Amino acid sequence: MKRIMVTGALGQIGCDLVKKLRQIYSEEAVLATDIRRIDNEACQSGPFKILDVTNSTAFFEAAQEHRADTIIHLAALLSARAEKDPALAWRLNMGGLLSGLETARELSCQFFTPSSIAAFGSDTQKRGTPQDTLQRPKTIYGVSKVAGELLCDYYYHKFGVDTRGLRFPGLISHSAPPGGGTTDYAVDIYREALVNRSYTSYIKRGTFLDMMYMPDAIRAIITLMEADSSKLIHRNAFNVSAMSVDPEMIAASIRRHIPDFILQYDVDPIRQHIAEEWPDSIDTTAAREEWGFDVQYDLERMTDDMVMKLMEKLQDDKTKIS
Ligand code: VAH
Repeated sequence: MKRIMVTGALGQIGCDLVKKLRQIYSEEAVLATDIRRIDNEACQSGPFKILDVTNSTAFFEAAQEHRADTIIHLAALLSARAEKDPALAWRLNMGGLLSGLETARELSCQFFTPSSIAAFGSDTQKRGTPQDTLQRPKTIYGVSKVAGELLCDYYYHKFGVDTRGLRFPGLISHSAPPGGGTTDYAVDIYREALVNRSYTSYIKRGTFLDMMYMPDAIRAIITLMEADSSKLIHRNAFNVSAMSVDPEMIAASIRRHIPDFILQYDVDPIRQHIAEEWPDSIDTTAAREEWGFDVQYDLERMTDDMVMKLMEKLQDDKTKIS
């Protein structure tokens, strides 16, 4: 990777990834793109361009102008929002992906796009979900992720495009607000704990989901993209996860910092149904063996960092307000 173009750069992964990539490869080497511009670091600390990823000509021209050798394609509609407008989700998730893969083929770019644990459905083994197993998701987001994995593998086998992907679990971060996912509760709970000392979860207690702290997700993307291609048996996409937790476990971890934190429930049937489609815990052996995947944050270390970083942000906001 030398000259990188990122789509969906203002999203939950994009915000942190663009910052890290610019630290490693230089600000000028990383073009951030998104469907809108907002005043934040991804837009201000280096090249930024507004891009509708479903416009294949614009996608190609942006990559060509940047002299990109790597495309990291993050623009997509996440699970809960996708269920509200399946046709839009398909157009964006698959139309944008095809634009990106065609651009990568024509410009000989390396290509990354995330898949998700959502690529598994309720018929799949829920604990220790294997790397290679049944994938029959019943959400449009999951269907687009399975189709995306197959399309990326096709572009590798048919055209030799160096495509690579990760099946991400729920990702937890303090930088960007989550955007329409089912696992967003695991992000909101921290901020609400600090501001209100309570949180009402839309996901039921005892609903276990794979999760990962964003620094580990960013490191996994960069490690995979820099891995020796000849060592990869799998490509699209690798199971990765750091922990399997339910709302009660996160609450107990938060109470090490906020002893009187109260967790309540008001279950959202739509997002609860989506969550119950997904594995409880996935097996990450292939990623560990083929390119050295590992994690640095477990639940307790993640909570310590989330609480510290969010307290700093809230303090800054108070200073700005006062
Ligand atoms: C979502 N955060 O909730 C995403 C992710 C595994 C979940 O794909 O839709």
